[in-house]
Amino acid sequence: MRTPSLSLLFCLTLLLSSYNLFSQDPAKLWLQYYPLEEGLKEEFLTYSSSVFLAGENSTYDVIAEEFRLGLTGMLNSEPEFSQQLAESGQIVVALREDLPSSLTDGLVDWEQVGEEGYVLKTLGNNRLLVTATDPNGLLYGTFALLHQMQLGESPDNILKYDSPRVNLRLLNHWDNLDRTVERGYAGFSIWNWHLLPDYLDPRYKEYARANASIGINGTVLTNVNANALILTEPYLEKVKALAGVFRPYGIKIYLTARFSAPIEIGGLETADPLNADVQQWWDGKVEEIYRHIPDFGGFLVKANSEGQPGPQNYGRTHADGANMLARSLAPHDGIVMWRAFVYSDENPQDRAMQAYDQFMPIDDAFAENVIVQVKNGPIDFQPREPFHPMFGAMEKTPLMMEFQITQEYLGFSSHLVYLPKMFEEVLQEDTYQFGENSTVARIITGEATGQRLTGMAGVSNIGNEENWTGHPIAQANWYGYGRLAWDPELSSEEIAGEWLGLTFTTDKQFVEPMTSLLIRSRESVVKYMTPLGLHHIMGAGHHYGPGPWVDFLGRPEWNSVYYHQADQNGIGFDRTVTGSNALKQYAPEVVEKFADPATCPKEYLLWFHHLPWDFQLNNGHTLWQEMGLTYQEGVDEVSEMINTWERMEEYVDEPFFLHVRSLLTIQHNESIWWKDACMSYFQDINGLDYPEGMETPEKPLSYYKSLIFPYAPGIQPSWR
Ligand code: BDP
Repeated sequence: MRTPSLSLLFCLTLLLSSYNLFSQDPAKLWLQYYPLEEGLKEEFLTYSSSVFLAGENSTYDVIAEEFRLGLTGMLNSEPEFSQQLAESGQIVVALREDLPSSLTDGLVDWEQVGEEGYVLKTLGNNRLLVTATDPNGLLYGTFALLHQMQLGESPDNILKYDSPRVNLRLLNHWDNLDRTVERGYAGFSIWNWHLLPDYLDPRYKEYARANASIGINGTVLTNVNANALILTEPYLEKVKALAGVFRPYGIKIYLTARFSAPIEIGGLETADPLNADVQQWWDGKVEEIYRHIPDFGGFLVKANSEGQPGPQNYGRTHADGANMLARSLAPHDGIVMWRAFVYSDENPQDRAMQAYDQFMPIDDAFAENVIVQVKNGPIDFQPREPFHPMFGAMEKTPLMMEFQITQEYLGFSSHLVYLPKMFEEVLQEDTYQFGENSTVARIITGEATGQRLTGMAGVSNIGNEENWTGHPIAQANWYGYGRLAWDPELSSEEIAGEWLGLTFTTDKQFVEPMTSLLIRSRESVVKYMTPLGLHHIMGAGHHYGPGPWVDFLGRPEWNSVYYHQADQNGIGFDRTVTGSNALKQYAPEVVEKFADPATCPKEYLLWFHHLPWDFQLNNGHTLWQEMGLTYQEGVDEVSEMINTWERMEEYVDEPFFLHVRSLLTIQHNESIWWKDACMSYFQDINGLDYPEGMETPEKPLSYYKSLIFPYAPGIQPSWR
């Protein structure tokens, strides 16, 4: 950003009104609260001579603090808090039950206010009302009002009714007790277990605030590859301390439960879910947890998946395992989130089909307080996957969505990829399972299924780096995930505009090109990594960079060659009737969309079909040509992103600007690496000339194959 000379006061004033001359503090995320433009500031000042808070408790304290930060930042004026209703010029914040009767009558249509929802409303005499029926709603209303101000809404236009459409809006941390983070690319875990419970890092509060500001109401603190120690007394003391920090922000704590905990920390010989001693042990353990944390949310469980213990070790089903925990939790209103990410090393069946086949037969077997957590696609958080076939097919069991915000398969925290666009794509897909408009979004909200327990989980991209997410722009993925958990039908473009406006400026010259950059970034990464439906061809173990040649890992479905099946004649995974027939797990309308390679959308071609290299696409290209040209397009689009970003310099604080620019350079180099490594590998297999229009690889295939990254971040040390 340009620094105006001090002597040019006039210019400074001008600049202040045209640019937002504030210094973005990456640690403050989207809660920058930079000064409003003068006219708007004056207007809002007439509405905020004081802030009336109708009660005194920890929620109202949090709200007061937020108004202090927000109004001081945006209006340059610290608000006065008052216990008295004023005739004019006041922000009135009150729960429905605390609302003074003069303000209740006919003013609010309470029918429109759902659980955790809120109302913002302009009253006469320059007053603004924030109200709700429960504390979380009041908190969310406060943030919504401050966000509307920051986004340039004028005070007399403020009128908003909004309620979350999903009950459980959670982050999942894959954080280990030693502070490493599985698939974490933003430093170490923010949970300092060693110093808890006595030292409460101020970041815990900032974390809770940021989450509350986007409506997140729960967090799973620990890795799904769980450590039973978290359930022991000393750790529960630490968890209790965190719960104390999060409670006023409406955030509940959940923990991952290691299925074999009764053996590991309970001294039992078995963890069989049908064994009475095991059930009793969990009953006791759960009671102990609730003695520490009376509002504990429940357990998240990864069982019989990738070596984790589970009920199948005892010949029992997933439902037997989940229900045992659910029975212990039910008296305390706790829930079990049981993951459907399962595949077996003994089962030769297409990995994409295994979860559906294991869960469908037990659709009616789960207890009421169990919800099954399903990844967005049937393989594993790939840059693009079709939606998971369990969505819509499981009619009786509540299903929650699991998205991955951390970019395990999307370039770590060095690539700029705006994930809400990808999340939106999945949410908007029609499953055709419940009549008209059976989108994944409406299955997640329960509107299509009638389920009352609903949820969304996002695998967190947060670490202890100053800017929380490693890539400064990856903050948008945390923000956008939260917004979609609140309302899965929001548009990713709208969310981009909000995030840009809250973080930088609402100036169109910035917001429009940057929205377009964010939206397009999602497709670019698919193009330069896994175009045309390719998947899981990344480096072994750490998943960093290209590795289409990987064929040496212990289990077939851990190897790239399993997924692309390339040989001299062709490439792709046949999931139609002539192959694994994974397609049959979808509704007939979906089958029809994908079954015929001539009409299958090209984005999914090699996901569902094995095709000859000279297969003709509708645009006249052969498959091989299209592959090369798409890789090239991906690379070129990253160059365009760099050009756009260069034009944004005047709107962005210098360190932030330079940080993103360096990362874009890394992304550009890595996009070329992806193109060159994958194309030279496939070329080595098919012997064809490189397609015209694609820049030929810079180095021989042997070079790309020789690269190793033993210290790539995010991988468990034991897996190196
Ligand atoms: C895979 C990750 C692995 C996770 C697993 C899971 O590579 O680290 O443990 O997902 O979701 O994508 O359980």
